[in-house]
Amino acid sequence: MSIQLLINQLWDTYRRINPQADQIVKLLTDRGEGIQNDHIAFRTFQDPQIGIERLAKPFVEGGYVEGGEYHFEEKKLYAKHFQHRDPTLPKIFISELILGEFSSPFQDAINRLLDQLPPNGEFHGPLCTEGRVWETTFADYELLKKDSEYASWMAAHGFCANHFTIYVNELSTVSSLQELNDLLITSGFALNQEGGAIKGSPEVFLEQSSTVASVVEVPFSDGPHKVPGCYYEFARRYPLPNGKMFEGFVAKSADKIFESTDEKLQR
Ligand code: OOG
Ligand code: NI
Repeated sequence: MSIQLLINQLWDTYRRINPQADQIVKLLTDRGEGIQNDHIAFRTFQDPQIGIERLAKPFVEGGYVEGGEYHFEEKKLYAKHFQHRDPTLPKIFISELILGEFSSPFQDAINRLLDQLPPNGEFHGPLCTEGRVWETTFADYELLKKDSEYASWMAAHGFCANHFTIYVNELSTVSSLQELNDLLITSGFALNQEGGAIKGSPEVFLEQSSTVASVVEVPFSDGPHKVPGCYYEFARRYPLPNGKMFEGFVAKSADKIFESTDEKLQR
């Protein structure tokens, strides 16, 4: 499958489970904007069957190369980003939860998910259209959430794109991320204000903001429950002293962007 087709499929799933996506695209296209993606992000668990390398496979086969790695000690996460020589293709940011650093009841709950993966490496994510490839109880969701909201999000949603990110540099009707944030807030969207709405600065060559994930109804083995779903992100990049655009990510900012799916942000 071509990379563009894969991205289109990921977008279709993302917009279906995240009503903000179409609303924000419409808000901008009504102003005459075209939308370019800066990056798409996925979450996963550190495991040979579904870890970063496995999720990156379809992208690497399509010409993506590793661009950087990031550590999040407190959240027990590790991440890498991948980029393509075609600058119009979005970067891919994939993080994984370091399972070995959690308690055995926590790891047992994760194993109840992993045990449902198809045998012999037949897992096809993130090509799967629905994202989640396992059944889970709400009790396990709550158990995981106590130690890691990242883990409970994964249990509920799996391998759909966690967020798409609009590349703000390519917008013509807003001249700063602040202006875009103001437009979003005026239009009724809640932004993740953890550490301030704008994460990063021109000094680190990247500014980012994101919406608060919308709450969506998800099926659990014991019936549907409402849980935080996906969010939308906005990124403005700045050129490095050598004149080349900064293509990486900033761990200190990303740490707060992760919290866009935290329940504490729900109004
Ligand atoms: C990823 C959060 C980090 C960024 O652009 O720094 C991130 C996530 O929530 O899975 O996307
Ligand atoms: Ni992101």
